[in-house]
Amino acid sequence: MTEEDKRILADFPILKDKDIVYLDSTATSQKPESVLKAMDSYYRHDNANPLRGLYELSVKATEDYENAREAVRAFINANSTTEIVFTRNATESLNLVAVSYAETFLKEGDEILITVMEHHSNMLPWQQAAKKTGAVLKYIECEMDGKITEEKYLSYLTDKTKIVSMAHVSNVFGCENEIKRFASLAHERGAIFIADGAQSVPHVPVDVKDLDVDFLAFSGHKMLSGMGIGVLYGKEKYLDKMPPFLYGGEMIEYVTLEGATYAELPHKFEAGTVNAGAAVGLHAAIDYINNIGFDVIKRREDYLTDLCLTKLEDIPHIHVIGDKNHDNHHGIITFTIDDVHPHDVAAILDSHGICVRAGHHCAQPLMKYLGVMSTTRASLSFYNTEEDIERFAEALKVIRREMGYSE
Ligand code: C6P
Repeated sequence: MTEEDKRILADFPILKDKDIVYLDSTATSQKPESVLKAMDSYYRHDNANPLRGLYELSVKATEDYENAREAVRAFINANSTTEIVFTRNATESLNLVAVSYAETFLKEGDEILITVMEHHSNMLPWQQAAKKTGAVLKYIECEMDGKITEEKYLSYLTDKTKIVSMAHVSNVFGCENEIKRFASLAHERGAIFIADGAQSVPHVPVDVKDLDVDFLAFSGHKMLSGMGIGVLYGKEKYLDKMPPFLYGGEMIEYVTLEGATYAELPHKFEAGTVNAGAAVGLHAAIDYINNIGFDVIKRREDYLTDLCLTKLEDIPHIHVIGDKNHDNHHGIITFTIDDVHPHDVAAILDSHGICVRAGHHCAQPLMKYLGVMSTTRASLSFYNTEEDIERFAEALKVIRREMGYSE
């Protein structure tokens, strides 16, 4: 274990205290001490219902919550905090756009364009929006390794396309889609572009101005923070025109028995009591990521991904899904083992103390498209080590024998 490994591991209590190899960071990341402390401190010292009370404690809670919003703004380089809406998670962020934007502005015959590799959270909201508006939902078919070429993308994009929504990084292939180029081509045809950043924002710098996406959705819990906080970035010109998504307390300006006027952005989209504790955790998570730096995060994740893929390629009967280029996996290694069900693979790995995910990874249509029932997925993060990969590879080598095969 390197000195850098030791320094990083010392920050993650769960990894220090348990003899496990955690390879399920795509589902949710582990949390560093600084994030745990920040959330604990918020509830111990600053807790009150933000945005409501006029007393000092509530004002402090409001400040903590709004400071978190500013931290998110700076992190993704948005123009203004009015463009940062706190939600529960990426799923809610995507639903917000589908309901509030698509259901308001789409009409029969308009087209919504997504891909076959989307997570259900970036698929089902569009299926619903299409049903409700009469719009047509079209799916871009990727190559078997996840690639979507510009030529392919253009073959689906028409003058009727009004919305394109796509994963920045796929949670199954780990590949990165060419969001910047695809957004620009969508804009040329008058469509808006939504990036699902659930698997990119934790791993690579994401600059919404550079990418020029109209909306970006992501989850705090996948980027070192607590559960229950997500982000929807949206260009003000769109958020401004969109009706509220949920109605109730805190999102209003003035209410009468006959109706209501709504709060300014972003509060118009944050109905009810907010998750200030998790927002504070997200702020601490952003500080942690900025402190360690994406250069270190990426160097470590790329190195470990390459090491892992190289080892897996040498083990008979294992088939990795996705790009042959190891650099296009973002820590995500999805695979099958001949004649062994992924649930058995995961259970055997668990008996070796290794945590991976097995199943369809909330991408059932993609599994069908690839012709597999389900797969096993190992997903790593910068807090993993060479020793983790070694232990994982050694355990994989014995799985078929544990299932009764001779080799
Ligand atoms: N994928 C996985 O194990 P939520 O659940 O709202 O935080 O994130 C939804 C989501 C949206 N888009 C992508 C690309 C995702 O990967 C996810 C979450 C996890 O793959 C949990 S199913």
